Amino acid sequence: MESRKEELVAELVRKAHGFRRDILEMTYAAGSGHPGGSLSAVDIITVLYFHTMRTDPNNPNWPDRDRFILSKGHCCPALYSVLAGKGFFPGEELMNLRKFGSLLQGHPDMTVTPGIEMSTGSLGQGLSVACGVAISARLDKKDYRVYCMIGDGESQEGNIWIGAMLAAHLKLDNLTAIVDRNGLQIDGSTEQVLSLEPLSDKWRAFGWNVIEINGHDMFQTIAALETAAGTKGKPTVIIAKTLKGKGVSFMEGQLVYHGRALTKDEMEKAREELSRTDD
Ligand SMILES: Cc1ncc(C[n+]2csc(CCOP(=O)(O)OP(=O)(O)O)c2C)c(N)n1
Repeated sequence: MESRKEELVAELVRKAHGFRRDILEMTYAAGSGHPGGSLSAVDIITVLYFHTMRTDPNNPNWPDRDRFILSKGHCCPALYSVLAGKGFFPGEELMNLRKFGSLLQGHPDMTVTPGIEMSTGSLGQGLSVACGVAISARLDKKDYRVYCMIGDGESQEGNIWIGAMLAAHLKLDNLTAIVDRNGLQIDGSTEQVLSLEPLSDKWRAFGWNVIEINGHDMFQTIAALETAAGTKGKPTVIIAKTLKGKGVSFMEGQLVYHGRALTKDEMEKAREELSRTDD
């Protein structure tokens, strides 16, 4: 049993490694995008789609599917690579990121991309939308679950806390929020720009079940998502400690890669590094 879990996690790690490569290649091809926060988020999104969530790539609008809303929509390269890996659209599409008229816009567009549940990019909105979807599930007597990933910089938006208040008030235990706590936002560390700590206490005070994890440890991520699914009477937030730029040594913790693609030299270095860490 235990070894089966280890095999599963090894497979998830291998997949996420490939998605990291996709994220860098597609933003490089586009000449723009947000690789830093995509790399911090991709391990968690991989676990969601390849372990936790019930989805059907051949029927993206299946009414009973679990829903994932990427509130920090600028990190869609991570979601696009996972959706392609899952078969929602062909992998070749990734190289059309940010091209005019392509399936993959610079921020998620639910009207054009199969598998995208909500158009996001204007920070702060996703959690309130996720509350609405979770309320729908309840009204329709459906047992699907709703997952919403928010950025830590994004958590400075007032609308996040309106959603937090509402979800606890309505006891939306079919909703799980995940905070990508990479510590950096667009222009500095969250604690310098507008401090969030003690972040867990804040969510607890709003009435949420709070779980803290290392967001790059897939065993911890799986366990937290399982605990969330089993928690009744209140929503769960997973505060996932992550590293912006995770997986490429010269990008890790570096603000400069928040919103720009790699240069040619950097891309070559990254390719070399990722091929060295191949299994
Ligand atoms: C309402 C709104 N204001 C500003 C922006 C511009 N913006 C894009 S990303 C970003 C920083 C977000 O930081 P964080 O949530 O920590 O994202 P991550 O570090 O995970 O990429 C900002 C301010 C936006 N997309 N939406």
